[in-house]
Formats: sequence, structure tokens, C-alpha cells
Amino acid sequence: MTSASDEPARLGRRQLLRYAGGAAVFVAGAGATARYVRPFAAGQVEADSHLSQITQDHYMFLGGTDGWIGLPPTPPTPIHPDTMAADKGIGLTTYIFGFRNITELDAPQRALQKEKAQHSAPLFWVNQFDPNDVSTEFVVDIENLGLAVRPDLFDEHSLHWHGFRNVIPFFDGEPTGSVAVPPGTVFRYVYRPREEGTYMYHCHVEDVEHVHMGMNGLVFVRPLQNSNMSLYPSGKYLYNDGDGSTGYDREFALHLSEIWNESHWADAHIQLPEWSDYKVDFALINGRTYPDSVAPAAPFPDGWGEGPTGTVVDSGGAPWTKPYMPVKTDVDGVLVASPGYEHLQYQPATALVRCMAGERVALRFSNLGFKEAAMTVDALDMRVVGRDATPMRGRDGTDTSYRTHTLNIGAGESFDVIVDAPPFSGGTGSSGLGYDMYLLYNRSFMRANNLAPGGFGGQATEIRVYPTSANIPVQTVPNT
Ligand SMILES: [Cu+2]
Repeated sequence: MTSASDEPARLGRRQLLRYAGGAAVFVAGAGATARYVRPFAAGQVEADSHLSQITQDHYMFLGGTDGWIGLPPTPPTPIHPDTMAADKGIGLTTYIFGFRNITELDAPQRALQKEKAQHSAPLFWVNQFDPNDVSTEFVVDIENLGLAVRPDLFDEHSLHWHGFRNVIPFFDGEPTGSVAVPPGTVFRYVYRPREEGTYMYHCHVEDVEHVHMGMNGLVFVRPLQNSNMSLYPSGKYLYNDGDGSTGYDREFALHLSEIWNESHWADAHIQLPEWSDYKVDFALINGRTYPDSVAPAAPFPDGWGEGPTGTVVDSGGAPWTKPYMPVKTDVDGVLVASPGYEHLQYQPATALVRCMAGERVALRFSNLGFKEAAMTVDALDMRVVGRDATPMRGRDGTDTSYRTHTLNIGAGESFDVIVDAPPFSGGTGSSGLGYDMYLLYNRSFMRANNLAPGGFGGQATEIRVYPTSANIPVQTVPNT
């Protein structure tokens, strides 16, 4: 931990000389501070002295590579399912580029994650920057692991935090205006997230291709107001509202993306797609189509599980405090699938919304498909309290929140909504499910099917409202 008084002043000439002999690059950030970032060889992360100052709740390490995901396989066409994926035998269908969370892997494990990307990119969350405590900076390292299926390519990757309003160009990830990360190297991004709300991130290298191929995900910033129990009992808020109006009991991050089969097949088979032919074959939530979207998340890491005092706790009852989703990996550092859902091995996030009657449920939406999504829930109001990481307030503080059944979410837009879970009605219909089910779906029919007969699919998930007697544990991790 460092305090504001420990914060280094502008770099002196001596420091500059010390670093300038290598590949170091210096950046004078906004304001009076300076920070260094430097590319360094893969495997050298542990040796970096700066890392020792970073606490684990403010740090993440992402790997960028290629991989395969499993989407509905029917009806077969020459390009879907991709025969190269089908050969893997667990229901994989589609080639992707993507990110992986490699924070907890050692160097030998990280080296094995080539061709093991996931989609969507790992969900992570950040506390709003506290100007009185520079240790609340958030640090993300990215290692470019290379592309296993396309060794002919030497594509760089980067991290663009979409919507971040005060990023210095050096950390913006747009490769012609700043820098990108070549294969075999690691680059460090440093953020001071001053505006709370829901954002998204993606690779910005050849971005039409890399974003669409899967290098996109959701990131959100928790407000400094959090843990103030006097405005809302849970002490959890979407914004620094000052009045508890954005307080919630449970939160769910729902990231929208799209798959155009032809481009994915073309990248795997050394062909060039014609991007003006773009169309949406599969529309996804958290990297999955319905009903996979309501299938279980990937298993928790060993020693972690669902407990009475927090949704994700270790065997001693301590809650998960790391700033990203807990997922289990095997001895090689590879993602582990839930039993029976082997085709979702590289799509670890669920989009299921689970709550109890009377609770306030926060839904964080972001869209990094190329098309607008009309996300609809017919029987429940969604109260829109934030948009593009901005609270629904006029300049004079006027409340501009509104209620709707449909959110029209354009590409690159985010919405924060709160749903008041209605009283339990005894279970949906005569199904005896034990919960009331409300479908949350894209009302465009072309986005709400799986290119096959068989009813609803595509960009849809379920809101399941249980009776309070269900005693669902207090949530410590989103989407649980
Ligand atoms: Cu990339």
C-alpha cells in the first residue's frame, strides 16, 4: 500500500538516465505524476519490482490468443460447425481470438494457454479511484501469447477500455495513437477510474476483426459510495447517488456480442472475409446463446464454493475478494468445464439472473456486437438509472431515470438498470420449477433463434425469481 505522500513526483533526470538505456518508455500522466511502463519479456512479471506494490484486488493479468468455442451446431453448412473444431470432439464449433485471465497461473502454465482463449473476455471490476490513496490505481498486464492456428500472423493485441474518459493516450490501446503488444511480450496498463458505472473493453488492433473474433468483454467501476449502509441496506450501489436510488441487492453483468460464422471460418482457414457482407449468425449474452446462457458457470476453483455468509467463500468462510470471476483451472492452467457442459469449456460465464422476491436486481448491459440490440423483458419494468457510465441525472440534479420494457442498446453502449423482483407467484405456470421465470430476450426475431427449429435461442436469458424462503446467499461475486 502506498499513500498519496509516497507518490513519486515527476521523474528526475537521474531516473530518466537509469531507465533510458533499455526499452523503457516514460509517460507523464495527467497532473503532477509520472509512471513508467515498459515492455518486458514473457515470464519476467514476478521479477518486476513495481508489481510488489500492487495489491491483488487491484491487479489483473490477461493473455491474448486464439481458441475455440461451442455454438449451436445445426444445421450443418460447409463453414459451420468448423470441421477443425469438430475434430476436437467436445462440441466446439467456432474459431475465435480472445482473452484469458492468467493472473493466477505461473509462467509455465501461461505458456500453455495458446489456443485456449475464452469468450466473452473475462469479466472484471474495479473500485473507483480514491484521490487520497494512489494504491487504488488499477493495473492490467497483457501478455500476447500468439495465435496457434495462424502462426503466419504476427498480430499485436491491446486493451482499449471503451468509454474511459480520462485515459492518457499511452494506455488507450488504439495502436496507431499509442502502442500495442507484439507476440511474446507483456505490457502494463495503469488506470485511475474516476467515473463509476458500466464499461466494456476490447482489443483495438485491427479492431473490426479482433473485436468481432471475440476480444471483447465487460468491465465495471464500483462507486466510492459502496459500503455506506445508511442509504440502502446492502451498501451496494451502481452510482454515487447520494440518496440510495441506485442501491441493489444482487448484480448481473450481461455482455452482448455477435458471431458471423463466415469470418470465424475464414480466419481459421487462412481466407479473407469480406466484412461488408457482415451478418449476425449468432447473437450472444456473455458468450453464449440461449439456452446455454442459463447453463451453470464454470466451476469455482478448488477450495471455493457457495456458502451461507457469501456466495463465493473458501473453506474457512472468507469471501472472494479478487476483482474478477473465480474460475477453476487444471494443472496446466486450462479452463475446466462444468460436467455435462463440455462444449462450454471456453465460455465460462453464465447469463442466468437469479434473485428472490422483493429484491432489487441490478443488470449491467454492454454491447460490443456491431448491431443494435433490443433487450426486452415483457412483464417487468427495467428502471434505467445509468447509461454509458453516466447516472441518469440532469446538470441540476434532476432525476432523468425512466422505466421501460425494452432497452435499445447500440454498439459500444452500456446501460445500468434496476429491476424490482415482484412477489413470488408460485412458480411459472404449472411447470413446478420452484421459481417464476421471466424471459429477457432480444426482440429482434433474427437475434433470438439459433439458426434452427426448436424455439427460442440466441440473445436471450432468464430472470428467475424465487420465494424469500429459498434463502439464496448474499452475493459477493456478480452473476452468482
Ligand atoms: Cu487483438
